[in-house]
Amino acid sequence: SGSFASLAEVKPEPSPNILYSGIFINNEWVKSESGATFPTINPTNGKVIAEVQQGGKADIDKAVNAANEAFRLGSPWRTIDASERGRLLYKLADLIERDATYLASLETLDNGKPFNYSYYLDLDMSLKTLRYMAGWADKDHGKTVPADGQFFAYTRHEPVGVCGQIIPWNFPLLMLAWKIAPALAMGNTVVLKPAEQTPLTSLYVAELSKEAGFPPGVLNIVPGYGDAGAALVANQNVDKIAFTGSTQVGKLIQQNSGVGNLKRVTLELGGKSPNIILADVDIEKAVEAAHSAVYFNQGQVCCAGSRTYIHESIYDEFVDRSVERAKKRIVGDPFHPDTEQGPQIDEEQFNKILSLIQEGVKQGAKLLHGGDKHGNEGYFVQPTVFADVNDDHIIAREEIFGPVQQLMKFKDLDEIIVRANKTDYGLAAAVFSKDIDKINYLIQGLKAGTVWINCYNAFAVQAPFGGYKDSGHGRELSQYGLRQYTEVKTVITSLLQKNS
Ligand code: TXE
Repeated sequence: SGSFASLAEVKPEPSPNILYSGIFINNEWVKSESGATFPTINPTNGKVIAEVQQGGKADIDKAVNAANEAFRLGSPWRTIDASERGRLLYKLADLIERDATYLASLETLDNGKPFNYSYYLDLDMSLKTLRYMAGWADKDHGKTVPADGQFFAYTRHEPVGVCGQIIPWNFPLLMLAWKIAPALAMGNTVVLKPAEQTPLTSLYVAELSKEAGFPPGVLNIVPGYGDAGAALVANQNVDKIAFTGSTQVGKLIQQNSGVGNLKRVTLELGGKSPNIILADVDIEKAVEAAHSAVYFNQGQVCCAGSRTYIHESIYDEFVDRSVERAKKRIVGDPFHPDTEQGPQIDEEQFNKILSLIQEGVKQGAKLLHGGDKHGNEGYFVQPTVFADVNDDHIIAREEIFGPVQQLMKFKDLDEIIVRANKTDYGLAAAVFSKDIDKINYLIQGLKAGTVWINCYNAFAVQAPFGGYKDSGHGRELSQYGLRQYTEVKTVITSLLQKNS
């Protein structure tokens, strides 16, 4: 998935030093107003990595004031050239690349994902995102408009203002890059709250942003729990909220963003994405693709291919081969180069996954492999395969967010369109086939923000990503991603005489 890095081959640092654990406001490290801290845990063994300053309402309000001041008319940030904003983002990317081994190691320590993924995927894609958006800084512009009457009309693309950004723990660094890159490229200021499970890489990038030369108050990072996120949503000086996380919290955010000031809101939420395998596929390749579609990143992916629909004519063979593949999956130490699967993020997610697996068994789905914890330490879950899953089973409807594959059977195209769309989510879908007519028919029928054909989890910074229905709204990445971070101002000037 993704395109692999230009990054050189390296060895991880299994015990990276924890250099920053504070709250970053106005380019300075401060302690929480309440004096509270919270532990960030290593999911590989359940031990505390570090105590981090716990931001709450008072800290969020302080950060928002800093961001507001940095956005003041005439401020250094408002008066620099757009190209200079791009240059600062390029500089930040260069500093992240300089420290890529350290940052990927820190990500693996805090999140549990295998180092090879942290480095070659998360780091690489973060760099590409920052550089792609840096390029847009001086290229996104308004229009001159042929308005009726004795007028001259044009549009300005202006920054929205202070952006509150709340991110999850499954791709901590990458989600930070997806959020801050377009916001800063378009000239906004930011208060970002990382997930409580994974604050460390965000905090390190905060320091790098200072080194890159961003003016004080432009990027503020406040670690903390959901109450800190809620304080950001409630703050009347925040102009926009961008959120990635659960649908449940996303709905709350959308409601609360409308209380007081009407904040702009973009949401990237959960999914239960169908992966449709037609009869004509190369089974070996399709099995491998369906395997990584669901197990990638320990299954903690919003667009995971968590409903695999297989044509009935190849179903039995597909099931057997999927089980064989799952048996071979290498689970263990995320710093070992051969490891494919590390631990789940925390005890809560671990318990949620195990209880959904039990629900699956109880409701009559056929458990063919796994189904339990892996090992005795940390939050590892066995790669799990269910066959004969019914669309009404809980495991076919709820986002499990773990290494659990649901294999289902289908007969014809119209049936599969209805079944694939019978979900509140609409983030992604995939089709594997060589039959272009069937593929085109399915593309048009599937209600999803992304449709992959003969691939899965393929991302490009140039292509938009986002959801239909309860998977959220707004698009990230690409030129579409800029729209979420600009207001369009129409300027109409009276003319004495208009000529063509
Ligand atoms: O999500 P939350 P959780 C899904 C996945 C997972 C489930 C729960 O199914 O099992 O959500 O995960 C902040 N106001 N996804 O509990 O709570 C929180 O501090 C403002 C899919 O981790 O949504 C964190 O920074 N903010 C998803 C962020 O929201 C609040 C990725 C996400 O946490 C808040 C993660 C509140 N009231 C989970 N409450 C994806 N789309 O990729 C919490 N937060």
